[in-house]
Amino acid sequence: MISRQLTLEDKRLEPVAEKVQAGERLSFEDGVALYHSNDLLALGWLANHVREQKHGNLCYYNINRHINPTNTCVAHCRLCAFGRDANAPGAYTMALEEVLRTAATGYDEAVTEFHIVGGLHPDLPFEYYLDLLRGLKERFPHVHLKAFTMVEIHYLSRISKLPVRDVLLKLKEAGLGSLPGGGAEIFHPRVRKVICDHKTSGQMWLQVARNAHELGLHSNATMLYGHIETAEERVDHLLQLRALQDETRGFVCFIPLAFHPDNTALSHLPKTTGFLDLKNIAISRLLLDNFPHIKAYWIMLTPPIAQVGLRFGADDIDGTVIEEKIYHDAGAKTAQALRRSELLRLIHEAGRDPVERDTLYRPVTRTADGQPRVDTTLAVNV
Ligand code: V47
Repeated sequence: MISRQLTLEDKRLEPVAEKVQAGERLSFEDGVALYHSNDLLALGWLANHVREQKHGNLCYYNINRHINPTNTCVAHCRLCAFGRDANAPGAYTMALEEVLRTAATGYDEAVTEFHIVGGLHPDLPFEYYLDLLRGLKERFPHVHLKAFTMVEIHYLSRISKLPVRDVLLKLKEAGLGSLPGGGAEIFHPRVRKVICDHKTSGQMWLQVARNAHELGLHSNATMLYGHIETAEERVDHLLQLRALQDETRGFVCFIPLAFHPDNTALSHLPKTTGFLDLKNIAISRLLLDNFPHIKAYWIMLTPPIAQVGLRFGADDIDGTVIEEKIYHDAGAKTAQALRRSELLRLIHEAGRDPVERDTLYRPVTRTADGQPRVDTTLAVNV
């Protein structure tokens, strides 16, 4: 039998590789060394080693639907092609009925999650968001509502004049199940000043996440890479997430997001490459030792790169999605949805064993007529 062994072409990685294999935590300097190395196969080997220790051969996916209730946004982030001024061509805001109609369309298979994010609307009252969650919960009681990034929560706190904690409590009462990981971008103020000048600061993003976790709401976390950030700024971002996770244990999954420049104010920047995409998956798996899951989000990576990502540290490929707007406005050429059969093919061909999961990574089984069943007494897989 051939034993799987690590071959290091970049000998400078030796001390880091030893730490990973001994299960030791990596430092800031280790993270920077990983980013500066082009020994992609070694990074992938090490990340896969950690991934298989945590999840064996399993690969998670879900049956979900994205809903973006409005693209009207006051933030004007340079990184974004989705947000519009209220009167600009293409600006839209869904009435509650429209949100409910949208939620019911897509594939005929029952979804287990609505992923709901939108712009920072200048006029919608806080009640709109509460009504939206209540309406969805009433019409789709078994679907988990993963809604509103930390940036949206911070904005809702401003418009409602309520503390972040109270905003979260009211949303939770209305049906909020957990929070998606968006809006984190890169925490370092130098980068935020250029790519998302008027947005919630990195420190406030972390504080909102802390508040959510303290109230028993789990969340995801993201990092937007491939624009103007340095290796040091990426590592700083990842280690700030790791430190908060040590404190709260509230993060479920980390998603490295590749920047798509088309139709943004940063359209002069080149697109990310497969090499950088795989490097970010691998390094996030290695640095975020306390995060249960790393997602290779097929929408932004493309299905082929996401599939290879399942051997470079990722244990999740996300879901059916059904309707994606944020990346497609920024020039993504991927499909806007994948069927379960297509997700399964990607996972099987990568040699992994697929597990349908709910938002909190509990296994989902289906009844003969396709209805999802989740044992909610099971501990969240954190
Ligand atoms: O915060 C915006 C990013 C994020 C662009 O939690 C862009 O499961 C690339 O967070 N190019 C929203 N990225 C999406 C998001 C997400 C996606 C999938 C799953 C989950 C999850 C979360 O999209 C934003 C921003 O970082 N984004 N514009 C762009 N031009």
